[in-house]
Amino acid sequence: MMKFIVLVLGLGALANAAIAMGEAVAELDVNGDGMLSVSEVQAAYPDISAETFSEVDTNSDGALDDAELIAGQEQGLLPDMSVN
Ligand SMILES: [Ca+2]
Ligand SMILES: [Ca+2]
Repeated sequence: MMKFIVLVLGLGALANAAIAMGEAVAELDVNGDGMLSVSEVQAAYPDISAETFSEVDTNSDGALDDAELIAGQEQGLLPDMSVN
C-alpha cells in the first residue's frame, strides 16, 4: 500500500515538473508565439547576453523553442526557468 502511494506521488511530481516547464515558457512568451525571442528572454533574465542566446539558439532562427530552452538549461547556459 505504501509503495503504491509513493509511486503515485512520484508520477505526480514528474507531471508537475513537465507542466511547470511549459508554464515557464508561456510566462516569458510576451507575444504568445510559443517561442522566446532574445528580448523576451532578457526581459526576465537581463544577465543572458546575445552571445549566450545565439549559443542556445541552435537552429539560428532567432528564437528559442521548448527543446532549445531545455537543452540550454541542461548545458548550464540558461538558468532554471521552471516555476517551483
Ligand atoms: Ca515570443
Ligand atoms: Ca531556435
